[in-house]
Amino acid sequence: MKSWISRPVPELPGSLPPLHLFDTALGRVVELEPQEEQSMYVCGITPYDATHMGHAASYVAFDLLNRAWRDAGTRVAYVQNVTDVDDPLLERAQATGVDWRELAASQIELFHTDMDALNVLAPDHYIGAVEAIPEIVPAIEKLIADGVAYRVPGTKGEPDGDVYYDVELAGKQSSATDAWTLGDVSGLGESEMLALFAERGGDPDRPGKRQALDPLLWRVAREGEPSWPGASLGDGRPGWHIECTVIAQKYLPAPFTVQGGGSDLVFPHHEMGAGHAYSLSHVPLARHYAHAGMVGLDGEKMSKSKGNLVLVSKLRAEGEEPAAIRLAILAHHYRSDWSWTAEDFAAAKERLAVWREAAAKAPAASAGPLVAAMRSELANDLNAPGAVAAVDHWAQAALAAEGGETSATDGALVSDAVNALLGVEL
Ligand code: 5CA
Ligand code: ZN
Repeated sequence: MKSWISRPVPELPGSLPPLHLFDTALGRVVELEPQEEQSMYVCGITPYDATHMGHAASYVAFDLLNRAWRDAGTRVAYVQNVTDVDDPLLERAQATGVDWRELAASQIELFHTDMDALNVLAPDHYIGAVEAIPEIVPAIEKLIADGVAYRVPGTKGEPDGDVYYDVELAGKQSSATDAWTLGDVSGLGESEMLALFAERGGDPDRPGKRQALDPLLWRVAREGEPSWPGASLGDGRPGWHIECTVIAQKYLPAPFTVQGGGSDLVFPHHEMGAGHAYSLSHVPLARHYAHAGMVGLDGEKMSKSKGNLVLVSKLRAEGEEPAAIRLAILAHHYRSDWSWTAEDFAAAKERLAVWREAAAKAPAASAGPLVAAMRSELANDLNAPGAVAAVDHWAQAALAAEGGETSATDGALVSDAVNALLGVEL
């Protein structure tokens, strides 16, 4: 599927020190092993509604990682999916009387415009679940052949043949130290898993399943639902976790460096994806799992179902500058949960104006130390608020040094660094 087009990233002299990142599975900050090419898979949108600030913040978080790697002189292989067929999309299409394909296409288009406006670098491969079905089907067939997936017989109201992943058997498949067992990614206990599984698209009570936590791999065709040829599986459509697994395994090395998304994807999505991948290849899916915090509105979780959304496209339509939206996001550490407020947005707009004014009055020899300070903050688990504070500090000094020697070269380097590292165009 077509992606959006990245804006150019200025090259800076020098490079970022070794990058440290919080790994969800390990529960601590780790130093990322240097590689010639780093690789990441960031879960994409389910395109049934417009991009809200929570989505935007999660893509900006991984954009910081992408930019940090590039600044460290590393190539980056970046893959993102789009869940272009799934229950919420079909339900919304049905409720609004729109064809589900048209709904998806329009929201994907809007998402691309938002990402472009926010100066988020585009993935190298942007892959729809639907276009990946020809690869997903043989992967599920392999899991069945290997005994870690099974068909569930039909019951009242449900047809025969939905395929599920056996989490318990899969966990016993291998005793290798890098083998996956349930809980490796999330570190959750069973009761927490059960609660989240039900909340986040799972079906713990489906009769015929071996374990309540077994996730769906293939949903056979139902009247009124779209379906695709499934070879020995019969017509149907894939479950959610196997889509991301198969797409990541096709386009990235195994293991790739970072699997990313919002913290609501830790369980079951990234937990199950890690399991599927290990069952398919006997190699871990990713070396590290990283997650962005949840964004709310005035203290409540922002979600499509609650309807309390701050939409990037709506702010843009109101004439707000995307660079200010991005700066408002960057005032929060990517791992913290935070709320969008009008006051914080006003502060971000003011900050952007101050930075611009200061860049025009940059004191001579002031840019080098600022770039070093920004890099050291970003190398420390992508501490954007720390980098923002460093620029604030520099800007205050620049504006206070009325009458001192200014330097256009320093001003240009600061603008380039704010753009290259933070993605904010001055
Ligand atoms: N299509 C799946 C991933 S394969 C999905 O979760 N789509 S989504 O549209 O619901 O979310 C897209 C990304 O935004 C995910 O990484 C999700 O974790 C993140 N996200 C969703 N809501 C929020 C929120 N309120 N705050 C922060 N991130 C969020
Ligand atoms: Zn995903």
